[in-house]
Amino acid sequence: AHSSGTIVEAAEMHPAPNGVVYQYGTAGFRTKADILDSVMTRCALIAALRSRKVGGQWIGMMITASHNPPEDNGVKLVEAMGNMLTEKWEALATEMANKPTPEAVLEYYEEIAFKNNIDLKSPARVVLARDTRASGARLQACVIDGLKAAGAEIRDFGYLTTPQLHYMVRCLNTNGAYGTPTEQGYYEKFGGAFKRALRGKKPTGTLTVDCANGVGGPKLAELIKYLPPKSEGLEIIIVNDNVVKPEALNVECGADFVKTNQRAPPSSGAGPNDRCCSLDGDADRVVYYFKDGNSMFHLLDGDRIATLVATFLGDLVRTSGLADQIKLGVVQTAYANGAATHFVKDNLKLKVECTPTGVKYLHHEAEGMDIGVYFEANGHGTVVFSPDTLKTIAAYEPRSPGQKESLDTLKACIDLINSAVGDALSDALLVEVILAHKNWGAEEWLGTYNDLPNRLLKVIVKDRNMFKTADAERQLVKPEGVQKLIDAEVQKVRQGRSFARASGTEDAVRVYAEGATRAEADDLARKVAEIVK
Ligand code: NG1
Ligand code: ZN
Repeated sequence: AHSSGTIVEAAEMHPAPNGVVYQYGTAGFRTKADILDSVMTRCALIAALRSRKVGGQWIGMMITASHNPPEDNGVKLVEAMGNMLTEKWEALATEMANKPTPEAVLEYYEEIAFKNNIDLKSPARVVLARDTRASGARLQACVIDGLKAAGAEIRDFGYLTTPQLHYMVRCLNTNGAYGTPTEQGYYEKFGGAFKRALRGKKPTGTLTVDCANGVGGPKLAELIKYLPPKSEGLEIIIVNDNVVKPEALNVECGADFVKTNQRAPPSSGAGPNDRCCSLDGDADRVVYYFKDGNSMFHLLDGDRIATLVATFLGDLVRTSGLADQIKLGVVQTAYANGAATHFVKDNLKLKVECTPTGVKYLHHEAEGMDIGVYFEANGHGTVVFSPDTLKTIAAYEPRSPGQKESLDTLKACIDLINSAVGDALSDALLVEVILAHKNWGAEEWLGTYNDLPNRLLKVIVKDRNMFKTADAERQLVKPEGVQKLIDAEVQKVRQGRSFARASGTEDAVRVYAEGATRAEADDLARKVAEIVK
């Protein structure tokens, strides 16, 4: 039943705190969990409206704050094909979250329906899941109150990784073409594809996976049951999988810790040259790393994954005999290491596009390519295949056993990749397949090129909204004159590159700098930070 009374009642049950302004940002709504109840209920109303707008297809709601501290939480909406919420509806969600009263919530609900030609009696379907945060159960109840008030059909998957939820949404809306919308369906799809893609090759050594004490831990443990036994396949060692202690989430572990601090989690028991990776709290990011014989730490971040994947897929396309028909491209942000950009352009001879920060921009750009490989340096990314490319590959008749071998591997890789969204588990399995085919460990992978030393600084400024950028955030157009000062400093540094932009997730300006040496990169970052301060 969805009488208008119940919308008001639901909003009354979870009143908005005074004086808080919410924003649906690059990662949805995300803040301290104790001020999110009203946002959850209202976001559920938006999800129900969105589902009705797209003809009653399933819309996803993921309750998570990813790599943020345990006391945070958040919510993101997922579109019918498993991608991120369209920008226009982000604005509607923001406005709904900030309505002052339950009556204003109802009024806005009806206004959205009216302006978008939405029949409020038509079916709405919403599928939800959450990570392992302590606040998740309470916030989920707030979501359900909103969904019930809006008369939506609900599928609740309990605990899932963010990419698993994206997978469920896509499966539910595509009649099984992408996979079966169950957890088992997810494991069977990706586990099966891993086995087919390996083609009997055995990865060298072991893989130690730091699960950030988040939902990725139990889900990886489940996935392992669907992988080849370790005698034939990969031996995975799981660490930091304590989800019983929610206050341990992302603390001194996880992908963000490793990327930011450029060191392994203290809890990692891995030995010299052992291949390791870290997931984040909702398992949509992954970074690799290892310590060499001299205990020196080496990071293999999203840029490295992108170059490895682009190299391998490019080779498969060529050796299948498809190079004339299918072109690969790589999408990065300005945070990609200059050496990675250089490697893709000059060694792989592939097109590289740069977009603003935020996965939705990268994903969108990659969708314009035949095969688009995109990763943020922090380890969030995937590969997307255009519908035409998938058709070409499906219809292609190989002309030799060698071509067939490559084509079969390529097809298995397509199944192994969660194209809906960056998926740490799927990404890690893909990396393992590639390393196994090349008979490489992490050292050989690291050896493909040398990263330029770089530094990322956070600068607290009076008003970060003063900072306006152009050219995919690589140039500051405002405040006026600042870019000139940055350019002057960059000029002085060998292989210098630097830019400053307002963070979309924190109240700060981020400064990135790279240079030929560690000292030059650090110095340049410091000087640019002085300029923007
Ligand atoms: P902001 O705060 O806008 O720099 C950060 C990350 C992004 C992205 C978002 C969402 C960096 C430099 N920025 O954005 O890559 O992942 O968070 O989580 O890592
Ligand atoms: Zn995440």
